[in-house]
Amino acid sequence: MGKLSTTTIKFAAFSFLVVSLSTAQAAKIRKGHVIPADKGLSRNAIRKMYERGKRQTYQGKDLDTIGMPVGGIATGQLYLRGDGTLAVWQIFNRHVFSGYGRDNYRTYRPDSPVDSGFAVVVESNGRTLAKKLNRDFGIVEFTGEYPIGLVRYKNPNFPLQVEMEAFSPFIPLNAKDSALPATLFHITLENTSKRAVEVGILGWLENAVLMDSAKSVLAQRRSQIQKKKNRSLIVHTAEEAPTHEDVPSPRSKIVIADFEGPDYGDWKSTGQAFGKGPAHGTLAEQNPVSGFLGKGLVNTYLGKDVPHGTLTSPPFEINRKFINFLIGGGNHIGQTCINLLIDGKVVRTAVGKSNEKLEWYFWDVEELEGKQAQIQIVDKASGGWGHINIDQIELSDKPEKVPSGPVDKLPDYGSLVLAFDGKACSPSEASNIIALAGDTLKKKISVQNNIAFPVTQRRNTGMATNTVKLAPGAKTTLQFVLAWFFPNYEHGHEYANRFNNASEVAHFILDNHKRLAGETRKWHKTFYEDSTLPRWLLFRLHSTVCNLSTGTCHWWKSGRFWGWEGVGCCAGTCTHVWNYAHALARLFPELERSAREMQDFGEGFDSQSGLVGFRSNRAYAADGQCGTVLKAYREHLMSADNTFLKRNWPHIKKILMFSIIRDGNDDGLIEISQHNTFDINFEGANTFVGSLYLAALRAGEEMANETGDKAFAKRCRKIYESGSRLTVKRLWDGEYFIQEVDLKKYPKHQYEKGCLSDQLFGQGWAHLLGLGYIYPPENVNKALQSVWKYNWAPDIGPYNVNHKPERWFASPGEPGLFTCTWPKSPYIAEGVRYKNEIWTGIEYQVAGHMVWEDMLDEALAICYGIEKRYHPAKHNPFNEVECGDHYARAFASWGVYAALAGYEYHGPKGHLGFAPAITPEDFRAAFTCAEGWGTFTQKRSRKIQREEIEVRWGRLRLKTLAFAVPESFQNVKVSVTAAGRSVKIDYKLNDSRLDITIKNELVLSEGQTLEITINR
Ligand SMILES: [Ca+2]
Ligand SMILES: [Ca+2]
Ligand SMILES: [Ca+2]
Repeated sequence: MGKLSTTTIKFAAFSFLVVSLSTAQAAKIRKGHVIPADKGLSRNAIRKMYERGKRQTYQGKDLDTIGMPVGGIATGQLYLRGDGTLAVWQIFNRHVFSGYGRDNYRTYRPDSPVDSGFAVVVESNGRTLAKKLNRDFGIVEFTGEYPIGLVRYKNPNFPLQVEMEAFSPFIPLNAKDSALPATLFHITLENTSKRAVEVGILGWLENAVLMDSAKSVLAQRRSQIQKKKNRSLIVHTAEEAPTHEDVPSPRSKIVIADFEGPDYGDWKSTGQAFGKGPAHGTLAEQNPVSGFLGKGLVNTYLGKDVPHGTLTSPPFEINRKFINFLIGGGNHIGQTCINLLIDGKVVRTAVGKSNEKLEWYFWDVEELEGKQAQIQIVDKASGGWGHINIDQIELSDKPEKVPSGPVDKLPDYGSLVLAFDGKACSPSEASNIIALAGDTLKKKISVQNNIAFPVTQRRNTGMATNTVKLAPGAKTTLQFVLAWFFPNYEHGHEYANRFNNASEVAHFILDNHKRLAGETRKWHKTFYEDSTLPRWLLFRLHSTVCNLSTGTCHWWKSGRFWGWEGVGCCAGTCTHVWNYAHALARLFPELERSAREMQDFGEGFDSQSGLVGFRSNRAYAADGQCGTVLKAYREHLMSADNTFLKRNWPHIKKILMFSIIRDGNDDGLIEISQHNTFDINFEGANTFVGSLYLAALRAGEEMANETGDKAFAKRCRKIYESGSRLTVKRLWDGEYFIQEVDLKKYPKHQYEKGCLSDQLFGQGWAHLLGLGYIYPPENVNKALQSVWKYNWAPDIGPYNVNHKPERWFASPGEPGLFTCTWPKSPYIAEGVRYKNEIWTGIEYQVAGHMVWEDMLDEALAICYGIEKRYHPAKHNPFNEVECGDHYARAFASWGVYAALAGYEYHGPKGHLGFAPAITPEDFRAAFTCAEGWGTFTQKRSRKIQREEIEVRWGRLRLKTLAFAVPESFQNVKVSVTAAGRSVKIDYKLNDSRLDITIKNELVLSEGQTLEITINR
């Protein structure tokens, strides 16, 4: 089987290596290196990984962890839970920091702070029944595959079977229609009984506008039921509270506590954090505390952040409209907080702002007047900012702080809509239905068509659809749209350029429903249903794409795409973390181009030096700097023409020059300090940064040639050739590439003779960009074999016993690929940071590269390891964590996908090629290009190989093609047809690579197929 090798350099100069490879003495394995060389993969286990299989179905306990993002890309984060209920609701522009990993690699059910849902209603034999669509329905099954969530509900005692499909439109290459702040629901009701039934759906939604500001703003919420275009909409908004001119003169304040006494008086404390009495200002080793009144306050930095405790007031009567207090300290909800308790339940809560200074805060408690309450101050946090400062708690008729506002400028101001595509029944009928759906609903849901209420209150509005008659066995599908519009994000949202409120979003989706839903389903079908790849693998590799519709990704009003590393954590589309990410570039290339032009060549670019600040700042990361050149070339390849390259070449050249200057002597090795993604600096030559540098030089050479900058192309080539040669000469240890470093001078954070999983990062990139080998293939292959042998553990447990990770992203008993090990030299306890951790981004990076090197079993085993770790019995399969949820590095999975197809593409040149690495005799997979996407099919038999490129969306411009044929195909006869018509071509076969030139450029449009027949 041939690979599409585009290697233009001849490796004859390296022939001595064959000798050095074969004579390399396998050094003795270090005693503490307990990772087995034999991975215990049985034939049966390997066979199973290759099986096509079916889509996964989860039920029972497994449903609890599942949270599939179902909102539009870069519009917030809304989960569809395993039972079809919604959760997370991060659509209100609040900054959410999702934790460092030790917190988020845990088993939990995603929380739902906003109430919403659906219940099915059925009238049968004179009786009306209603049942909510949640895990209590009976048998509930989740079979969602991103972007389409799918949940089925059955119950032998209920006459209906229900199927709910939930998704936001997701159409590769159409970013705008994939970035709608909305979720579509198709609820199909099937009559499984023997008699005709009348069916309908009740939908309800809480008014959560001003979700977070509600506690500190004087406003009211408004909820309406509107009918328009034969649709029914629940519309939630908020507005300034009306000013009451008849407000009675305020009563005097009552101070509940000023913490001026020697002790806490009749307040009760538990734990160690509060000590015996109030603090007097700043505590030992604390930053200065200010803003409190008098001398005393509550300050739980006693013994620093580690201790916990609670401090609870005696009961008191709420007899004023507000409770005012001063608050500072940590910003951990539920962990460093002050709570108002009624009957022991938290009814109001507040946290600090990670600031030692105390500031006024208030709770509006008018609706609670007359109740007995307690104040409880809580410290349940031990990490950074794990303490709270409180002083001067007062009952008052006036809020002490000027309320935030104006209301329409608050970050969580906007609108929230639940739209039904049809007629809703009358409020009185809806009330009857709510009464049937159970007590809990009855109390909570209003059906009035226009109500206003204080923002401190939480209220739902419900709407019931008109009923439909269903004969036995018949089905009906009802459509709903949940839409949101919260434009006051710090940098604005792109969606606010196109819409003015959530109702407009809902109507847009329903007006274009056929196209938006149809094209989303078409992508799902093309990617999952029509492919020959194992279904579990498709699920895994595409599940990370969901990170686009989480808090990790933002699309600013200016048109700039911007990302965290993980949800809410580590800002600035970090060049070195996003170095691993390939999905966005291949699915929505315009968004990656915006990140290049508006960040890397824009705000993050230092025009003097060519430095690309790795967080859009002025800080240097060696890997991110080289990666930016690779990304620039990729973005050019994914463009329809060369305008992107032309426009940006001066910047790209300067960015590459920055690395060449760090190289210093044009020998192709960067030896001075190299800050990188391990949050440390490598010193001396190494192939982690080195391979990225050489690949960047090769990409630079290609781009320079395309722009006519021949002199620079030559220089890049020369430096690259030297670097490639010297790397093998100086860093090859016989089995893998090591680091050249003086540990006496740099004892910390180096890997020296260690085996780094990412040692060939740039080589993997080079394959993905069609740049071929940057090191001799023999060394590359051997090094990857060593990464597999030394770093991949079928059970990470034994190794982690003596080599503890900083953070756990895999548990004992689970498989994983270690960042770095020292199989043949002493373990460096102070070596490269994160050495003992497991990162899915690195695993995909390595697995993808293994596919290019024909190490398919190993590649699949690594991916299957991730699949196992993220089984819903333990973790949300859609949330691969690292430093934060939905970590961007995991977008590397698309590199595995591209490698499996042996995909090569150059948009401006109209070049497309495939060399399937898995089942090349019968292969089918989706592909994307600059302006269109479709499916590629290859069938191979002894005498004939056929290729089909079918465009299913957009268009595809082609001038040249390339395919791999078996070695037995020495002489071939090739014919090509486009949409059934014969196409004139030239072709040449070289070392199993068949290159085809189409004489007159071709443009295939949607529905057209290019067929290539290769006879030997
Ligand atoms: Ca005080
Ligand atoms: Ca603490
Ligand atoms: Ca150098």
